[in-house]
Amino acid sequence: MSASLAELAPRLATVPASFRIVPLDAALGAVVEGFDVRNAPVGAQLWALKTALREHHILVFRGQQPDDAAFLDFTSHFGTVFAPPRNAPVLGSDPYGAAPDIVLVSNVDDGLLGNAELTAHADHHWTPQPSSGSLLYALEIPATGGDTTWFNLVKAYEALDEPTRREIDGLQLITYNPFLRRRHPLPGVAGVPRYRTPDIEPLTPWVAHPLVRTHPDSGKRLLYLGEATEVEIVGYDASRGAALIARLRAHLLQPRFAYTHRWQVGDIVYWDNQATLHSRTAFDPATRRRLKRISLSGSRPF
Ligand SMILES: O=C(O)CCC(=O)C(=O)O
Ligand SMILES: [Fe+2]
Repeated sequence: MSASLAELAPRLATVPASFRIVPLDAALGAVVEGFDVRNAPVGAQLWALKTALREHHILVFRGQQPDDAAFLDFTSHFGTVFAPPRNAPVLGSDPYGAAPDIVLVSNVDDGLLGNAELTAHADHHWTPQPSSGSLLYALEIPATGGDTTWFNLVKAYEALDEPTRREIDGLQLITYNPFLRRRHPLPGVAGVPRYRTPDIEPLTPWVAHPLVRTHPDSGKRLLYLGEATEVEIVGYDASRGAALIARLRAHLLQPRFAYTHRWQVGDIVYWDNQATLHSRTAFDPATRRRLKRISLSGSRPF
C-alpha cells in the first residue's frame, strides 16, 4: 500500500495558518514566516522546511530567540552536529582536533573569525564527509558591513556551456584544508596558493571530491568549488588546471547566482552546504558582530 504525499500531509499534523514559506526575489533563498524555532515543529512543518531547503537552498527565520539548548534541539530535526576527523582541523578545533557543537562566529569576547572579509566557501569542504548544512544565529550586528552572500551552485552549473560541462563532469578535485595551510605556510610565497603546482608539497591529509557533485537529496548536478581555497584537479596538467579553476570561479561568483543577506538581530539562516557557497564582507573592528553557528554532518560527495 502506498499513499501520495497529498494524502499523507493532513495526517502528519495540522499546520498553523500563520506558517508560510515565501521565496526571496533572488537566485536562491526563502523566508520562513510564523515559526518559532523554540517550539517543537509539527510534522508537516518539518516536511515543508526540508522540501523548501531542497528547493531554495537557504531558509531565513526572523525574530528568533533560542538559548543554546533550543538552538541545538531545533537543528537535531535535520541531522547530527558535524564532528571533524581528529586529523583535519576546522574552525574552532582544539589542539586535539575536537570542535565545539556551537561555534562563536564573532569579533568580540571568545569569538572566532574576526572582522575580515571571508571568501566564498562551503563549510568543511576539505573533510572526507563535508557538512550538509549550517545554521547561523545573529545576536549582535553592526550598522554596516558584515553582510553574508550565498551563491547557488546548481544554477552556476546549469549555466555552463555544454563543452565545459563535458570537460569537468568526471573530474576529481582536491580542496586542501586551509586550516592546515595556516599551520604550514609556504616559505617565500605570499598568501595561500590558489592552485597546487608540482613545486608545492601537498598538505596531508587531503581528500578528493567530484568537481561536479550530485546533490544527495535533489539529484541535481552542481559545481562543487570554492572561491579561493587551495585546490588541485587530480591527474590534470597544473597550468591547464589553474586556468580552468580560475574560469569556473569567475563564472560561479556572478551576482546572478547570488543572494546577499543584511542581518538583523534574531535572524537564523539555515543553508545547504551541498548546494551553495557563502562569503562575508568585512566590517569595522570597532563594532560588535556576534553570531552562533551549528554545522550539521554530511555524507561523502558523489
Ligand atoms: O560571518 C559570516 O557571515 C559567515 C561566517 C562563516 O563562514 C560561517 O559561519 O560558516
Ligand atoms: Fe562558513
